[in-house]
Amino acid sequence: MLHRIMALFLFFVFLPIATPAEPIALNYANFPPASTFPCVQMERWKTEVEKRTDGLLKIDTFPGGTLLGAKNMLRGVMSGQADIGCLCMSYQPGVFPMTTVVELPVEFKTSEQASLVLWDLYEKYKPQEFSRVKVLTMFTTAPSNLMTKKAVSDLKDMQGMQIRASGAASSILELLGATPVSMPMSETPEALQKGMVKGVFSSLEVLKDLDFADYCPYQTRLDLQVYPFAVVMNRSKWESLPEKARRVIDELSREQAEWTGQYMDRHVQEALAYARKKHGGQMFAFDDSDNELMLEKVRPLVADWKEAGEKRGLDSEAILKDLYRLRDKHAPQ
Ligand code: DTR
Repeated sequence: MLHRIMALFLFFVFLPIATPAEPIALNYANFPPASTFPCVQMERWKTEVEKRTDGLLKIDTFPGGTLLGAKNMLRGVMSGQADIGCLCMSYQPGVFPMTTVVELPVEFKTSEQASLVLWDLYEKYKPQEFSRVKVLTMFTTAPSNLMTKKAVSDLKDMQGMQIRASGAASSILELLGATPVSMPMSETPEALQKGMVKGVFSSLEVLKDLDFADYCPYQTRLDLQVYPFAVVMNRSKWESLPEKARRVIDELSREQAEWTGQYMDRHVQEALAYARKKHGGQMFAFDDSDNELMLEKVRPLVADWKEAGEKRGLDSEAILKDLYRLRDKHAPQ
């Protein structure tokens, strides 16, 4: 009898140790379709985090706006509707005064370059605009170019053309004489289909991922500007995580920015090859004099950003200096 009681006692005492702990489940919201690069990087992050925490964390991903949409991402993460969310700073003008400095037309060449610049700027300045959430990583698109229904081979061709963009990209189009139509990427396929816009100003991987090659057989290389993204987490959820999980996530931040940039740059090439093969598309570039004129036309945006930043209490001059320094430091060889 005594033996049996002892055995039962030992069984109950050691049971909790023998059973593996339930993983901590976190949900991760994203706004565009699963095929697009913000969601591809989300799946990569999930795989790495689950592996590197030895299953301590389980990440449930929600692409396509199924948990939160493009414009309520920050609010939704702050209120705890989602634990993690991926947002594009350009979609909410004025909300991210500092990190939108990378939207300026400073001629980034690649997404890897611009993503590392954005991350390094964030790390250095830790701007107020993200103080209510935990930032997990940041990255940018590849430089924006035109995808159009009709060929645009010089500045003249784009005058008055209705082209979809968002944030600073809309101001760029306006300065170049086009008619910008602002909307998040998630609404763009319908706008193209219905003919509400005659083209898109964005990075070219969407030729494949959203099959824009189907509507826009022509592309024009402008390489003017990139769109910044951030992945943010609810602060109290972050603080509730075990130390090991937080360490793994923090160690992944910069690596994830770099990985996403490299993926994006590779994928733009694949999308261009796809557009050529499937739709026989054609790529244009402006001649030297139009190129110069274009850069001259968009230059005032830098001074505008500087002034707006100062009004919001930013050290705009120092930030711009760092922007140029980091752009050159991370320039592709
Ligand atoms: N260029 C921005 C951001 C962007 C580029 N590719 C994708 C794909 C899915 C969502 C957003 C983006 C834009 O045009 O909205």
